Amino acid sequence: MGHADRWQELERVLSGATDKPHVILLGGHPDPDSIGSALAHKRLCERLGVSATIAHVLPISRAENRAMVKLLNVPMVKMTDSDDLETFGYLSLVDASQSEQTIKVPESLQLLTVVDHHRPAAIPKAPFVDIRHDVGATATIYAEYSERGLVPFSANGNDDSVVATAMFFGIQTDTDDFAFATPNDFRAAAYLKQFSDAETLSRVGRRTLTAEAMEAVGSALRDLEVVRDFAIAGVGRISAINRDAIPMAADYILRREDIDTVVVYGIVEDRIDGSLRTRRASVDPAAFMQNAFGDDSQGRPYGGGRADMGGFRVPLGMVAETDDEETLWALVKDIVRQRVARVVPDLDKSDKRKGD
Ligand SMILES: [Mn+2]
Repeated sequence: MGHADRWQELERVLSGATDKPHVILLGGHPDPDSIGSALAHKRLCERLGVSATIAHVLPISRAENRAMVKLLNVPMVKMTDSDDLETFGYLSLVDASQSEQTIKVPESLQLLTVVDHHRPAAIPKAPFVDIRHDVGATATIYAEYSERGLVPFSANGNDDSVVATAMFFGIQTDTDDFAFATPNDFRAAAYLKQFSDAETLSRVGRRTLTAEAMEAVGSALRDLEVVRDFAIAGVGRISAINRDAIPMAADYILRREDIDTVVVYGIVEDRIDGSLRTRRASVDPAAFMQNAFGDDSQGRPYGGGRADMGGFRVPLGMVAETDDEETLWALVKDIVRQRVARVVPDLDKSDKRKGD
């Protein structure tokens, strides 16, 4: 329905913005889908005569994603403050519909394109917006543009193999190894596979864990609290670089047969960082997050989600400055449990609660 000619519009918008350099700013911690989509977007820009830089603010947190960037030699620049963005005229977002909130986007930087598969808090205003929910990955949308006619991939085209390999891996990881892939994802993967490098794909796909991430999964299991089919677990403090151990622990706990929804949280730098995973159709992660954590003072939700997963980030403010880690963690635990109990009332009565 109406997607067939989107590529022509994207071509028109990109071709009409050749006067200033573009930046593709990745939101959150870059993952294979955002990296693959950024490479796809950069490739389109370059073939249409536009220079584009892939940038990120937060570190690449999973060991396997760092391996992917290294193996594919992905050109990415780490931005530390908004001055770094001053040299660019146009902003493109891939796999996100809001620009990364930990960096201030200069007024002079114009949002040009948004391509994403997540449910947006608000529909972004930009000359080109393509947000779809019938795909499991943003890379699927970019593959479709090329398959339909926008700079099609070719077997001997420059770095086409690197880009196709990254995009394929993005679809693979975002769909949980195709378990949650839609017909569109399979179609895109089939298209990209012919241009991908099988050897690189198999090396990139090898999942590795850092010691700290494995330790965090252990902490989550020790802390696990189960209320009927709901589970909650804290991992304590975790370094920003291993932040993805939190969703990783949530994925792992969800494998337990009697649990269908899980929240795992920890302290990352100066904030509470948490992930929700669910198998139950009646649980809407976005609504769960909204009901539990609400909005910040600027009306932005602390959490969000899509069909089967969600996350939240709550800044600790000055409280984070304490040297008393033990008290801080007890406080964080108490806050998260109280908030989650708004949605899972029985959590309030469960025995693990301090002082019961
Ligand atoms: Mn994605």
